[in-house]
Parts: sequence; C-alpha cells; structure tokens
Amino acid sequence: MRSVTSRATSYCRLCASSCGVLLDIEDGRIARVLGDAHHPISGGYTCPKGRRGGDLVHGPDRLTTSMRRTAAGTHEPVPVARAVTDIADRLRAIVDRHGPDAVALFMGTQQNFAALTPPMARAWFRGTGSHKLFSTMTIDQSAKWVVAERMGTYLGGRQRFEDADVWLLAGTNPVVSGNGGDGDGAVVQNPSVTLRAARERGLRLIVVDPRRTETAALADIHLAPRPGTDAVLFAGLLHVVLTERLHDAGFCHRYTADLAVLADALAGVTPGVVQRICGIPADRIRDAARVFAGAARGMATSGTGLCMGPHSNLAEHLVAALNVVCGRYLREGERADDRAVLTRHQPARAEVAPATRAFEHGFRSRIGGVRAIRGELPSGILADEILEPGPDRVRALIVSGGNPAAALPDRGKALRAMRSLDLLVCVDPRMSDTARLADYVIAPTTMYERADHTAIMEPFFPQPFAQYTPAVVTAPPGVVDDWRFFLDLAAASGQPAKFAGRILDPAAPPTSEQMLAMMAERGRIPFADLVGAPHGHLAGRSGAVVGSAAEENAGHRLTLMPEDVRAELRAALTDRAVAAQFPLLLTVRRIREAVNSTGTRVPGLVPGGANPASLHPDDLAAVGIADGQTVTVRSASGHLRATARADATLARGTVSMTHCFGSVDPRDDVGVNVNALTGTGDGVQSINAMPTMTAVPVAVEPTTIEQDM
Ligand SMILES: Nc1nc2c(c(=O)[nH]1)N[C@H]1C(S)=C(S)[C@@H](COP(=O)(O)OP(=O)(O)OC[C@H]3O[C@@H](n4cnc5c(=O)[nH]c(N)nc54)[C@H](O)[C@@H]3O)O[C@H]1N2
Ligand SMILES: Nc1nc2c(c(=O)[nH]1)N[C@H]1C(S)=C(S)[C@@H](COP(=O)(O)OP(=O)(O)OC[C@H]3O[C@@H](n4cnc5c(=O)[nH]c(N)nc54)[C@H](O)[C@@H]3O)O[C@H]1N2
Ligand code: SF4
Ligand SMILES: [Mo]
Repeated sequence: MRSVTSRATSYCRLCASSCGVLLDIEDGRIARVLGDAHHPISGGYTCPKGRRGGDLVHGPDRLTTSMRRTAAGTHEPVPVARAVTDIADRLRAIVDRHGPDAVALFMGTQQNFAALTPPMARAWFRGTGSHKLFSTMTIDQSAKWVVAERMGTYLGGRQRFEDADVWLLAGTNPVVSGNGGDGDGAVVQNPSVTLRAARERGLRLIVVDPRRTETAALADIHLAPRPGTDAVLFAGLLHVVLTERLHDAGFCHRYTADLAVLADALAGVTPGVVQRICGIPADRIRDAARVFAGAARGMATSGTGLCMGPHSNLAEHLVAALNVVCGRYLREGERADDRAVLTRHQPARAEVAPATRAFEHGFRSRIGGVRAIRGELPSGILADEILEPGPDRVRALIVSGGNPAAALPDRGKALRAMRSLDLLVCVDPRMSDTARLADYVIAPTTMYERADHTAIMEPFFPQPFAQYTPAVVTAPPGVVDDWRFFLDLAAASGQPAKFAGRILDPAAPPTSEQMLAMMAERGRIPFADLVGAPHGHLAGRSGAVVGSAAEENAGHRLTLMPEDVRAELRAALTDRAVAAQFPLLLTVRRIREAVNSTGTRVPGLVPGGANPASLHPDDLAAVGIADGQTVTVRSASGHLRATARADATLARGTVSMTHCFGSVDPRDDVGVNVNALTGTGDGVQSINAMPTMTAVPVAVEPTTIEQDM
C-alpha cells in the first residue's frame, strides 16, 4: 500500500525556543521533523531532541489510554471519564477529612509548553481552596523572585541583546539549553548562530562557568570560578565598578536608595579576596568588570548554575545589582521592549516598583515556617509537606507535566513521599518515574496533536512574535487534552472553572481553538490573523518607555543592600564549606538530547544512553581512574554509581552530571539520578527554602567489586 505523505507547518513545544518546524506526515504519523527555514525567529534551527519529536509522539512508551494502579501495584487501562470521577471522589473524601490544604498541585516544565494547561490547572486548583501550590519555578528560579521582593523592580524594561555591546552569561549555557537568563529573549532561539552574529557586530561576550561550555567557547572572556562562589565573584565585580567609578551615577541617583550602603558592604571584597575564594586571578576580575561596565549597553543574565547553587539568593541579588549600578535599563523615551503580542500590553514606565518583601506575609507552611512566595510554596519542602505529620499534611498530589520523583532534591526522600500519598495523579504521556508511583496516570495529547499558540512563550522571543498551530496529527482515541482533564475534574468536584474572565460550562465546553482565541483576546492581533500566518506573525515594534504613572511613584527607589542581603554576603565571604572527605564539587548541566527527563528514554537519542560523571582528565589520573571505568560518587547526602568520563572542558576539582536521568525500575538502563547526591537540608536558603542542587561537595572513587554486587 502506498503511504500518504503530507507536509505540515507547526512549532516544537519541548522547550521555550519554540522552533518552527515542518513535519512530514505518513499514514497519520510524523515521519520526519525539519527546521522551518521560513520561520522568522528560529530560521530553520532544530536540535536533536526536536528532530526526534515523532518518537516522542508515537514511540512505543507513549500512553494511549489513562491508567490506574491495581491492588497488585501494576497499572491497568482505565477510561479517562471513569478516572476523573474516581479522582474527584477520592479528593472529596480527603478534603472532607483533612481540609483543602491536604491537596497539592505540582506544575512541571512541560505544562508550560501547552498554552491552555497552566490557566486551567490553576483554575481547578483555585477551586479546591488549597494553599499547597508547587512548581519547578521554585526549583530553578525562585531566587529571581526573591531579588524582586527585596530589591524592587524597574518597570521601564531591560536593555536588549540585539543592540547590546556587551553581555555577561553566568551559570547558563544557552548554546545547549536555549535559556541564557530569565526570560529576556536574549539567546533562546538558534543560540549559537545568534551569539556568533552578535560577536560579529562587535558584542563582547563574558561567560562565567566552571566548565568551558559550548557557550564559553564563543566568549571573549571566560571566568571559571570555583562552583558555588558566584556570589563572591559578583560582589567583586561590583567592588571594581564602584571603586573605579565605572557605574551609571545618573541612573543610580535617580532610581536607587542606598548606593553608599552597597559600596560600604562591598568595600572589603577586593579582587584579591575574590581570587582567594573563587580561584580566578585578580586581574581577570578587574578586566571583566571594566569590559562589562565600560560598554554602553548590555546585561548580566544568569541561569541554573547560580539559581540552584549555594548562596543562590545572594548571587542573583548581586547580578541584578550589577545591572542596576551600570544602568542597564530602558529610559523614558527609548523604544519599549514590547513583546506582548497575544497577552495584554503593559506600558513600560520609567519608574520603580519598590521592594514589598511579600514573602514576609504569605501563607505559612508548618515545614520550617516557610512562607508562600508569589502564591507558591517552595518545592524544596514538598517532600516534607507530604511526609511530616500535621493536620494539613499533603495527602493528595496532582502532577501536571512534571516529574517530581526525578526532579526534587533528595531522591530517596522524594520517592518515599510519592509512595506515601493517599492519592497521586500524574498527567503524563508516558510512564515517568512519578507516573509509575501514581494511582492514576492521565494520558494527555502530545505537542503535535493539540492546537496551541505562543502566549506563554512570548517573553522568550527576541522581538514581538506569535505563532498558532493547529493539531497536525490525530491523537489516539483514549487521550485527552491536558486542559480538558482539569476542566472535567473541576466539574466532577462541583467547582466552577474560570478561564479568560468567564466561567466555563463543562456540559458544553469550548473547543481548544475557542479557548486559544479567548486567551488571546486582549492581545494586539486578531486571532484570525494569527491562524492565517502558518510560520508565525512578527507583530512589529511599537511604543516607547513612558514616564511615571503618578507623582508619588517618582519617589520610589530600588534597595540594593538590605540588611538580610548584607548578612548573606558576610556568610558567603566566610564560607569554608570544603570538607576533606568531599574534595570535589559536583556541577549540574543540561544536555542537547533531553529536556529534563523528556528524551532520556528515547532509544539512541542520548549518546551512550546514560548519565556519566565527567571529570578533568588530570583529576581522573590523580585518583587512578580510567575513562569509562565505573565510579562511586558520594556526597554527605548519598551516593550513586556512574561511568567516569574524561572531559577537558571542566575546571579541575569539579564533576559534571545531568539531572532527571534514572528510573525507579531497576530493569531500565537509563543512567542514574543526580538527586541521589542532594539533600533537602543542604545549604537551604532562607525565604525560598532552596537547597543546594549544583556545586555539591562530593568524592569520586573507583567502584570496588563488592560494591558492585
Ligand atoms: N540536582 C539537580 N536537580 C535538578 C536540576 C539540577 O540542575 N540539579 N534541574 C532542575 C530543573 S531546572 C527542573 S525544571 C526540574 C525538572 O522538573 P520537572 O519539570 O518536574 O521534570 P520534567 O522531566 O521536565 O517533567 C516533565 C514531564 O512532562 C511530561 N510531558 C511531556 N509532554 C507532555 C505533555 O504534553 N503534557 C503533559 N501533561 N506532560 C508532558 C514528560 O513525560 C515528563 O514526565 O528538575 C530539576 N532537578
Ligand atoms: N537541551 C536542554 N535544554 C533545556 C533543558 C534541558 O534539560 N535540556 N532544561 C530547560 C530548563 S527546565 C531550564 S531551567 C533551563 C536551564 O538553562 P541553563 O541554566 O542554561 O542550564 P545549563 O545548560 O545546565 O547551564 C547551567 C550552567 O551552569 C554551570 N554551573 C553549574 N554549577 C555552577 C556554579 O556553581 N557556578 C556557575 N557559574 N556555573 C555553574 C554548568 O556548568 C552549566 O554550564 O534549560 C531549559 N532548556
Ligand atoms: S526542543 Fe529543540 S527543536 Fe524543540 S523547541 Fe527546543 S531547541 Fe527547538
Ligand atoms: Mo528548569
């Protein structure tokens, strides 16, 4: 029989890059994924996992029906409608007995790539009345929230990558991750081409990373600090900027409250002190500070290497302070950074929203008295919220597009927590670790089976852009759109579900297309125009930064060095955490072939299929370990076994691994999970309870035969 081939235009929804793709469809299946050369943002770029998008949709491990756990502990198919009513019944019983705070929602990375899922998951959650909301935001970037709460925010917008003459990337490797910072759209799409083009027009690139990453290889200046010492490094860069008077005095005078306090707190953090703590020569620190501050435009942005390390809140605070002190923000009259296309336009104002320290007032958890921040409890306490006795202990957990069993610190505790729940529901297209432990697994549509648009992703685009895609292949009959599961669950629980300002009628639910149109109705292009632009829609630039909205706002100032930040700086400067038994520092990094756990089980995708422990060849030689040998990596919190890999891009004294590998099923040969080495009590930050998840002290030794048995 001849196969029917057609070509569809869509975009990939595995990461924020949202690359435009062309799909060859044969007999209803995606046979090939190609980059869309006509895509105005990604320009034909795709990555190895994006090109395997067909395997993620049609692979043998794809769930085509929802599952329920049997008394024997195995999983059996269940119709989704039945699963929804069962789940609603069990939730009701839990709430009747223990109150709404016994129910929690965990929102994972992949829910963000389906525009309709986050608002509907939240709509269901709001109806429960629970305070127990968790997401990966408090795993990978809550330090940035803490900065905004303690420093305040300048509302005029940040300088852009496109016209910058310097850029500093710290603890982020956008050539691999497509990240590059916190949603500033700097180097998210087609990252190595974007960086090379910027270098060609004269941009100077500074990279701070203990590994000579794919991004660092393109840099003018690469600083490789001892992992976990970034806060001190940024204090030192600021020290140089302020003592050499390279700062933007006008911006500081107009928008900051306490520049003198900052300068005073940094007075002792000389390049010599930084050299001793970070292991970077003092003159290189001075050079980097002069190059950054001496340029006219461009920001310092930071990723997981800072946000997940020790002193993460302080490190992020000082990165932000460097940008403020150098005035790297858009001023009144400058063209505004207007990337809202489908979402509501907010005027950019040259004024400050002052620090509100909202984290001092949010819902208080019984775990360590930790408070909610931006309506979420920190994921670092999720396992304890489930395990520690208490009247409002979490007994039911709904997981949306996430895999907390693999992602949370302290793997053993995370698994114990998942196993001890009265009800665990996981919405996931495959049997992830979390799904394997779940009472119900709801099988959702996958990316090319659902209509979608880029409303949530627009801050990541380098210019105002939006794209719509229809569903381009038909979903298996047993699956349901993520948003529809949450709407049906709300209905079965007798809760109203509000979406885009209206209460939805579950008896006559809108289509996905109608929902997408409602979501975009406050945007600046008509939905029909979006639908009519298969390669996406460049919305054009518009508007300028305007002045203060009100007289009294003009007096608002940013706080650069509040007392608690100053105390954290003192602690970072005196931190001598090196324990003789753990002489190396484990750093965590992402790989091209997987997005967190997605991709780790696609056959042949990850080279070697595992998660090796990479060390500098000289470090391996020093302990007599050969490349390819099995080693045991130990930390204060646990140990794991991995294959040693010699990697000369690493700084001496560091070990590098990737997160979200491994399986609860010992028959799976998919590498090890790095969170066997992290602990929920290690280096915990005040405010957001963020434990150390990179720059973890470890030892590496050859695995002996007894250990292997
Ligand atoms: N020690 C250490 N630990 C880390 C990190 C680290 O650097 N160090 N990194 C951390 C980071 S940054 C993060 S974000 C977390 C990752 O934390 P999570 O976001 O919880 O993990 P993912 O593996 O991304 O989970 C996504 C799940 O969604 C599923 N999925 C894919 N497509 C769909 C879909 O269309 N619908 C639904 N419903 N599900 C879908 C996938 O199968 C997968 O199981 O891990 C963290 N863990
Ligand atoms: N291909 C791919 N892309 C992804 C993901 C993925 O898993 N794979 N995950 C997505 C997610 S959820 C996130 S949050 C983003 C993250 O995006 P990024 O933050 O860019 O993640 P990485 O590429 O791991 O870059 C982190 C860098 O920090 C360095 N590092 C580790 N410890 C330290 C330290 O103590 N100090 C400094 N200065 N650097 C350190 C590591 O060597 C690594 O190069 O990526 C997203 N994109
Ligand atoms: S996974 Fe790869 S192809 Fe897909 S959006 Fe991200 S970078 Fe692009
Ligand atoms: Mo993340």
